[in-house]
Amino acid sequence: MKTTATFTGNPAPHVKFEMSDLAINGSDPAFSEPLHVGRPNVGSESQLLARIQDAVRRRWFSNNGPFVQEFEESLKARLGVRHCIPICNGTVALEITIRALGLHGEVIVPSFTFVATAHALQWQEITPVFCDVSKDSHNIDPGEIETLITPRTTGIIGVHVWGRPCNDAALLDVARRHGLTLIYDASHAIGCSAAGIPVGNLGRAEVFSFHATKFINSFEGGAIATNDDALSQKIRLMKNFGFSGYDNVVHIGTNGKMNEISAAMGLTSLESMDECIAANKNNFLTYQNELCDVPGIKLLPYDARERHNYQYVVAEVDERAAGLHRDELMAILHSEQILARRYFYPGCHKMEPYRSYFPHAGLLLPRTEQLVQRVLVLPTGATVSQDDILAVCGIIRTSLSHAPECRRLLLKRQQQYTGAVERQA
Ligand code: T4K
Repeated sequence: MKTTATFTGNPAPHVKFEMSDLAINGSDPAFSEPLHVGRPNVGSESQLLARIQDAVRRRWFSNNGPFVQEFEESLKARLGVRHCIPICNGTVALEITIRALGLHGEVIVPSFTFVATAHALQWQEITPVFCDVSKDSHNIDPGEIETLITPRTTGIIGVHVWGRPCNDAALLDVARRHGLTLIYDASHAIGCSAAGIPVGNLGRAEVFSFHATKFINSFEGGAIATNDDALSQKIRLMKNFGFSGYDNVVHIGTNGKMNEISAAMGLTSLESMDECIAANKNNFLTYQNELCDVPGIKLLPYDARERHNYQYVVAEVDERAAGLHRDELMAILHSEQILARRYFYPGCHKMEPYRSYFPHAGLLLPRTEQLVQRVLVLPTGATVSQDDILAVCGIIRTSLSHAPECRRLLLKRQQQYTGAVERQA
């Protein structure tokens, strides 16, 4: 059901837009409200409200309440993992996992990820050493890791970018040969599998994010999945200030607890998981069908042998073949209220403090550097309709088939804007 954006035209398969229809050419935007990359998946609103009412009536809001326990049981059953400990957000879940496993010194991570992966290390004065990614998977390239290992290296964090799992066998092999701890940032990958194994069961531990924009959301939230009983015990202590009883603190700890309202949302969202996967898959297939013959646009495919949540529709824009740079196409889409995003631009190595610490890191990251110039994430999710997608694709096709004209219009708009700013100054 579409609740956020209203396409204002009359779509049919392969919707045709004329140049005169485009907002950069003076027309009204195609959408009357912003079309977002991923709105929260809520599930049953009445079930959510009933749960919130239960929590309010129960007067039990935090500290391992009944909804948090139920959420943990549901996650464990869904993933087939021994432990899946709910945490207040994915970043704190990463920090706790890193600390519980005693990582220190240097840890190898991709730069092509959300900055939280690197920050979770640096926050604890562990140096993230940025590794390049594979061109086709967008995931950390196992073949690049060995050259980055030093006597200070203690671990590897693989990130299952877009929910497409890392090459676990190859990463495990490098980790074993060098005595390194392997964990995964699985923020995007709930409901996905790697070689048939549900994500959640790989490495020493895997971390999920249940942020509002994630496939399963708990407003803010995350979880740490592991099959290691001793590690799970340590994590349970660490997320609750190290308390092992009412007044018995036995470990260093922090506040990583999930609250009951978040767990109520998480449970409700989890219950709608299969429906959301079906909607996302349908959206992805429509995009694929509409864009497969557009020169310069490549949609990142999903491996049909694995399970996916299809949460992200990721296009790569090759400027030479498309006629427009990714940023130009994004500007055209934004002017139509289609808020496509260039995740994870400009790469963690170009963000502070890493940019200052390692000013030349990009020299070792050629594929990351290329990717951050090309990736464009398109709107999807249960609130994006088939008509919306046909319109988005129609606008992309028209823009690219009139690339020189679009470029001129964008330039003119930029000059008018600069002129207006200068006149105001
Ligand atoms: N590791 C990885 C690989 C991650 O991707 C993330 C989070 C983490 C670790 C850390 O996990 P958490 O600590 O966050 O649990 C978003 C999220 O803020 C961030 O959680 C996420 N990654 C990242 C990939 O995406 P932005 O900059 O895209 O957020 P924002 O506010 O621009 O929202 C994105 C779209 O969603 C917009 O079009 C608006 C829409 N939206 C957003 C919110 C918050 C809604 O419709 N409703 C909402 O409530 O970062």
